[in-house]
Amino acid sequence: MSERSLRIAAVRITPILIEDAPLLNLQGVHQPWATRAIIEVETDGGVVGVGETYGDTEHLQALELFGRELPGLSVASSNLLWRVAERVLEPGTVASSLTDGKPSSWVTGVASLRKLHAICVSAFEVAFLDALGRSLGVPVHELLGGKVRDRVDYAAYLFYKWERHPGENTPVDDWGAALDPPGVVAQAHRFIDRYGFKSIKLKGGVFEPAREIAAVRALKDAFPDLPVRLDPNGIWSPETAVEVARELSGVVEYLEDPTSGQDNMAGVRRETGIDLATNMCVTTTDEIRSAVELDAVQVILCDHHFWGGLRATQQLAGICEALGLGLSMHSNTHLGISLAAMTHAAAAAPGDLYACDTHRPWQPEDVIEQPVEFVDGAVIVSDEPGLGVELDRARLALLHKRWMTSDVRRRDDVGAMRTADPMWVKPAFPRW
Ligand code: GKR
Ligand code: MG
Repeated sequence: MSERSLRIAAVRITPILIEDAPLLNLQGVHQPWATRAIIEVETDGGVVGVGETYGDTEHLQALELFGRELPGLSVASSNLLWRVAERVLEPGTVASSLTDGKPSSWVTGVASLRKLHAICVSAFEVAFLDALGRSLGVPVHELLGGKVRDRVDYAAYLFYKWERHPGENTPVDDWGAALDPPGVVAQAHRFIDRYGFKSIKLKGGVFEPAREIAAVRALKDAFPDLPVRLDPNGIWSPETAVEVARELSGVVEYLEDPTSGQDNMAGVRRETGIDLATNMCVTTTDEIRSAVELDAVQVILCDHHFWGGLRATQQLAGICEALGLGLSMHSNTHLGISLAAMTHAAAAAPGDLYACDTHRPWQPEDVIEQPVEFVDGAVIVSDEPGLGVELDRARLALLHKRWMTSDVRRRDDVGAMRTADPMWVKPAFPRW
C-alpha cells in the first residue's frame, strides 16, 4: 500500500433527515425528522471511508470548516485531526452555542470548544479508520488492537411515547403509545421478543417520579431476571433523587443522572449507596478526577461522537478499568454507521462493559445496504474490512433530498412539544 494511495483526495459531508418516533423526554418530544450528517473521505487510491455524526446547522458549519483542511492528509494519521481542530475551530469561526459553557440541548453535558473539537475529530476519525481498514483489508477493531469480545450487548432503550406525532403529514410508527406501566411493559416485550435484549433502560424525567417508579417496578415484575435502569436526565432535586433511590434500591441496576452535577450525585450516593451512571456530569476526561474523588459516579456512559472517537473510547475504557469505574455507552438518535462504529469501539475496549444504549430500533430508515442486526441482544462484531458497512447511495440521496426540501435544521424537542401544547416551556431544573 503506497503512502500516496492513503491520502485524502475528497471529503463529502451530507446532511440528511431521518424519520424519528414521538419519544418523550424532559425537554419535550422528538421531532418527526431528526438531523444527521454522513461523512465520506475518499483517498487517492479510490477507497471511501464513512462516518456519521450530529447534523444540526451549527455542527454542519464546523464540520465543513474542518473537512476543507483534510485533502492531502493520510487516513493513517488520525492523531493530526486534533491539530486541524485547534487550527480551524475557534470561538469566532464557529457558532457560540457550540462552545458557550451551557448544557447542550441533546443532554450530553456542557458545550465547550474542547467538546466541539472532539465531535469533529470523532466524525472524521471513524471515516479515516474505515478507509484505512478497507485499504489494508482489516476490520476497524484490528486497527484498535483487536477485539477482546466477539459480541457487544445492547440494552432495550424504552421511551414513554405517543401513538403519533402531532401535526399533519407526520410519519406514523407501529409501536403504539406507551404512557403508563402496562404500555411500557408492552414496549419492553416487543423489544425483547424482536431483538433479544437482556438489559432494559427507561428514559425518565417525563412524568412525576411516583409514576416512573411504578413503571420500573412493573418492568422488574415482568422481567425479574433482567437488569433495569432509569434515566431522568438530571431533572430531579437531590432530595427527590434520594427518595427515588431508596424506593428503587435493589430494583434497578443503576440510576442514570438522577440529579444534576457531581456534588448532587455524590450526595445521592452517600445517602443511599446506590450505583449511579452518567452521560451528563462526566463528559470529558478532565471531569473524571473530581467525580472519582467525590464518588459521584460508578458508571460512565461513553459516546464516541463527543468523547473524541473510537480510540478516545478505548482510552476511557482503560481509565475506567484502572479507577474501578464501570463503562457503558450513551446514545442519541443514530443510524447504522454509528452502530457499527460503537460496536468496533466496544469490541476493542478493555474491561467489563455494561450493555450499551442504542436508539437504533427507533429509526426505521438507514443509509447502509445491510442493516446492522441485533442477534440475541447483541451485535456480532464484524471482521469485514473497515466498519463492515456499505453506503447505500440511493438512500443517502433520498434522505438528503428530504433535508433540502424541509426546514428542519436542528434538534428541537421543546419546539416539537409546542406543536401539541402551545404553552409548553422547557422545564427548569430541578422540576421535581
Ligand atoms: O433521545 O430523548 C432522547 C434522550 O433523552 C437523549 O437525548 C439522551 O441524550 O439518551 C440520552 C441519555 O441517555 O441521556
Ligand atoms: Mg443518559
